[in-house]
Amino acid sequence: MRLTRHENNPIVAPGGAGWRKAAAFNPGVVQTGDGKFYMYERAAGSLRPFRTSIGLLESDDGVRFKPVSEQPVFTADRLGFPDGSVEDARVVRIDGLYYMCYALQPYAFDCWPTGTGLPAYYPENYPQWADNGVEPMITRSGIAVSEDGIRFEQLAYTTPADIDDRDNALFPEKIGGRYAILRRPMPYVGEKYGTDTPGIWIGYSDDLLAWSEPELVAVAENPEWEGTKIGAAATPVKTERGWLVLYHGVDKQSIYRVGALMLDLENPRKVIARTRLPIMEPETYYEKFGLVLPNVVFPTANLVVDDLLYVYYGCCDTSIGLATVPLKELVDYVFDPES
Ligand code: BMA
Repeated sequence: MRLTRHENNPIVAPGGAGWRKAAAFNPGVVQTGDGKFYMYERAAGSLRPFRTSIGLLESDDGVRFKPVSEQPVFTADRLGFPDGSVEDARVVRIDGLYYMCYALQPYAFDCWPTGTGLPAYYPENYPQWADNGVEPMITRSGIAVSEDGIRFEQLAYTTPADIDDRDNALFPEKIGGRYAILRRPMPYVGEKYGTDTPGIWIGYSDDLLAWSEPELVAVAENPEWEGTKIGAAATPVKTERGWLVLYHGVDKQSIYRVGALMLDLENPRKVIARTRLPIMEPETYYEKFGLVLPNVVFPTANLVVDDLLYVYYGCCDTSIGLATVPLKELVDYVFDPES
């Protein structure tokens, strides 16, 4: 199985406005009502502090993107945290409205790249963490909503304030009359939770505001490349054979790769097929070397365009890549790797 990297890769790089000078990565992408593509990049103006906000770019072909506005369209300030970061927007249109699942880190921190693995973040340099009794680097997730894809309003938090829970992705339609969301509650490990490593969980809601306790969907099965943790990549894609869910797997060296699984259409808690080998891993220079950490392919958006799955992904928390694969080929492969 090979996804084809676009020849223009990385299709989006940092630069220009101050708030996106250092990094632009992990984008949400949707098609608007009139067929345009909106991309919601996670952008940083510096590494110290490493504060990220969500910027909007647009494109007619899904490949060549240009910035829409001089300012970010969503910031942590809008949630009451002026020094915080909003991250990894996974955006989906449901009944004509744009829903952005975002991750929030409430206070500032620094990013000191190590060149080999995870950077050092030093949140202890920022007394707000301690003053507010929040564990450094804890991430809460929520949903913001917009009518035009440009002006977003906070809708709800999907996870509690006191646990680390990111990689939230809404399903693009109700299932059995309820909204559904994939999550990755970090502390849900141990005997009580039925998994030794953080995995992918699912929650339900009648109104997008109140969410049920999540139920476990999938955990790491292939220690060599996903042994540390896994998390949903992007909005699940509805196919005739089930919900296609791309996910990232992290190994012991903090290398980020991509896997795929299929969930039952009516009961998306049930995994009906899954890849054993990654479908994508860091190969090119922009996937191996970046400003923040090396060896990261981190998809956060997937769209079906003319039978092709367009996979948009963050490269080393620095830039944005695009890779494509015929949707049917990928689904057949997930069910039968020999196909
Ligand atoms: C994850 C998240 C992502 C990031 C990735 C690689 O835990 O923080 O936003 O892209 O790590 O650093």
